[in-house]
Amino acid sequence: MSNPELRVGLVGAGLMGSDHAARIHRRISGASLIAVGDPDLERAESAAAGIEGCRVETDPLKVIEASDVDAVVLATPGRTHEPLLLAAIERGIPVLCEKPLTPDSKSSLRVVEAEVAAGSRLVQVGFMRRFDPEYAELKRTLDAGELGRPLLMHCAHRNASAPPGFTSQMMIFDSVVHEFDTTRWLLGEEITAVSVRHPRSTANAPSGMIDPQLVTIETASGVLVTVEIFVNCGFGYQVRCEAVCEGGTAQVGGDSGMTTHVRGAWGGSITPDFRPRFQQAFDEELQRWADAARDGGIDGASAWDGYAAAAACEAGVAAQTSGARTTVQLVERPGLYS
Ligand code: ISE
Repeated sequence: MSNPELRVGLVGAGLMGSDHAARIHRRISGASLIAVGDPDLERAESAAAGIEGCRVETDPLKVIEASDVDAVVLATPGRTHEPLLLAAIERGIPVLCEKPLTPDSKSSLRVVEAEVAAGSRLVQVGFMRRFDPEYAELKRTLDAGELGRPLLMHCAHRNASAPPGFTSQMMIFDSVVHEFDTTRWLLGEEITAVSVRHPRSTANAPSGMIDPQLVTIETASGVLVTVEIFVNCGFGYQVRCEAVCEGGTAQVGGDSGMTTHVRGAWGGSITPDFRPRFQQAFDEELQRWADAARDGGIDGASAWDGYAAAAACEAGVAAQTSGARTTVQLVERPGLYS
């Protein structure tokens, strides 16, 4: 590594941001958190509390532009990302950007174009499932061709309950965005079309919300992927994926861990939300990002991946509204991402 210690600036001290602050401080080696920026001073102070030498700012740009900040973790809402990402690219420093890259494909493309103009990949999108041990094993198995050609994938993405203000559209661009990314990553190809159907809604959903929904994803080589997205399933957090290939199937996300046998019943527990379920993935993601950032680069989903996911989300939301199969529009992939 060229630099002994990566000096990280965190922008956004909400749920994910404060989680990452604690992670960098306690579990990541070769990196230290030196600044936290959030317009809400109290939140910034609470994320920085107990981290020696970590200062706080209310202007996020001050963190990105500080000469002692080597790399940035960006965990503000997606609609604020574009100018912050462009500022980091301008400074030539690596950024780990929580998903989404930006809220729509046009603004995501502007980030891609800025990177292309700068000539290096600096932006990594926080698609953490790529670092989950089970998903990584599925990827290795598919890549090795052990099961033959993939034909279908069946995914289920269930949240115990949706946060207040969560909408039917957000189920596509905030939740299914993960399946758009895992589909592209696992299969190594682009998504060409998206369709959305739905059964009657659960009585547990707020009025007007369509929950669950069934999303069908088509890929360039002809694989079909079904995604059940159910954000008020009530019983816990569950993310599953089964790949059906010519020579066999492989499934991840089956409940594992300790089982008990008590009072005439057997069973185990279900994680309540995505943070405990994907904790190992987040740790691995941050560690590998910090290792790559010390050399000025990234190690994970690129700005192109963020743009392609945004384009798939747009098609998904359009398909949800129209009820029609909707094709995904992508520009030609720049050489920087080949
Ligand atoms: C949330 O934003 C996430 O990223 C979680 O991983 C996902 O399961 C959830 O549905 C999203 O709202």
